[in-house]
Amino acid sequence: MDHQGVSRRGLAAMALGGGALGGAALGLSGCEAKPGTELHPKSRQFPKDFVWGVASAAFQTEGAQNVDGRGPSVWDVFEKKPGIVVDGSDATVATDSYRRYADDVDLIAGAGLDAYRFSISWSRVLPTGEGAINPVGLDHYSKMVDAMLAKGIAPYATLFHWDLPQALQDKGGWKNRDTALRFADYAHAVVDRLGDRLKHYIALNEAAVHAVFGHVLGEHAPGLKDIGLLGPTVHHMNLAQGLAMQALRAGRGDLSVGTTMALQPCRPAGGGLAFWNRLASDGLDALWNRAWLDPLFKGTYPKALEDMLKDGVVRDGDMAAIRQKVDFLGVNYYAPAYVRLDLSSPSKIAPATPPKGAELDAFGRHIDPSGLFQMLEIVRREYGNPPVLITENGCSDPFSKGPAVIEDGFRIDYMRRHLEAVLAAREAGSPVGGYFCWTLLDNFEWNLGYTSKFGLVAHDRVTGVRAPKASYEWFKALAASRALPAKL
Ligand code: GCO
Repeated sequence: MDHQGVSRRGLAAMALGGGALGGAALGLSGCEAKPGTELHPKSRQFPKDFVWGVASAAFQTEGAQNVDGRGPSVWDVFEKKPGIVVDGSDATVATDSYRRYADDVDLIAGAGLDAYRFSISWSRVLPTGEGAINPVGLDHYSKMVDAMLAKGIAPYATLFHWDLPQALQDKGGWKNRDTALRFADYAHAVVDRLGDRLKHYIALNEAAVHAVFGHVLGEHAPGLKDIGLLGPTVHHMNLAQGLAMQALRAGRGDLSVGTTMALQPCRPAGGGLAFWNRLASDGLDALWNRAWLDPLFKGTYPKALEDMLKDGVVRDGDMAAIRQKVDFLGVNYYAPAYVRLDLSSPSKIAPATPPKGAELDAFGRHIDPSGLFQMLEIVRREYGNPPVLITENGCSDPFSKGPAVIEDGFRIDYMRRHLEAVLAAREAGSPVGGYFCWTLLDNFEWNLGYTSKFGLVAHDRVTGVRAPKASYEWFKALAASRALPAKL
């Protein structure tokens, strides 16, 4: 792992294909301008109805991969390939949350939180992604939902957090238009069984990450490196989202339906090449942010993506199906992306290092709450100011195979500063209605295995002991007072 920016979210050598961007080949540097990162809201008080929660994902927590009729997902297959997961681990047990969900719910209730964002595993509900429903899979989520409701916790379910049923991948995965239709069937199966109690739905989690890291860079499941897949994958995921939202709403009229995006400001590396780097950062912005925001809120794709989407990928009626009114937009935010022009890459886009002197997280990303404010302002000004939930934000320990840091003041500081950005965005007019910390328990961080720990609670994988960290207590006090404390 290169801590200087070539990490999953640092956007390792992108290959968008095409060569729409051009320019002179010169030496490239990191960003030089050091933008201000702090926000200074007038008030530190959140309203009474602001939703405080934690977020997780099925594959990262459940374990129990072969239990109760669950079919394999693309991540089951990918994680077992040699050399993929840095510590050689896998998610066969993870935090054991399939079995221990009641313990998870107790921890959430113990912190006095309002909501739990979890994801449903498609291949527990439909082991091959389509056809016969596995009722035992749905029983599990039904019990989980009941356990939350019994403790006054509102369940927020993500329907797709990157774990496509392997059987659908074998037929072509997101390259196939049919996968979008199967996703809508799956959404229907979920709402049919759980919709009487489960009211909040997030259709997709960070489709950009799955599309780019899973299909172009090969660092995530399904591990493909084929730039030709990008256009169909982007479009079919957008279509799946629109069709699933329709299926949910056809199932019941009393739901709150949204979707979650990984929004990152894309900033050009500075210096003499800033002009050319700007072309690259605009290119990344089109793919990373606007390829998802534009279709949902405007029913169009950015012009920069037109080439990628030709050859009949987009059919009549698709854009109307994708353009849905959402009850909320889920925003996941960790860091901005710095970008430079790279003539040796097919896309001409490459990651740049953060500005000199910038404070970095464990991934080498710039810790910059102003980036969250910036994205919320873009959503407010350019996308019709929809209700927003921060569906993920949080901070990893320094990468290590050792135990978690229990006195995690750095995590408290990270959350505090990002919550200042949320308050400032609200003051500017953005209707942000909630904040979900990523994540409750240290869990399986994809190809970083268990070396990256984001939890408010440590999980000892040998003993199964769950130990709250300082940040858990801090978050608990915040959810109770709803007033953001000043710096420690
Ligand atoms: C994501 C995912 C989570 C990650 C988290 C920490 O945003 O990538 O939703 O699965 O674990 O973001 O990197």
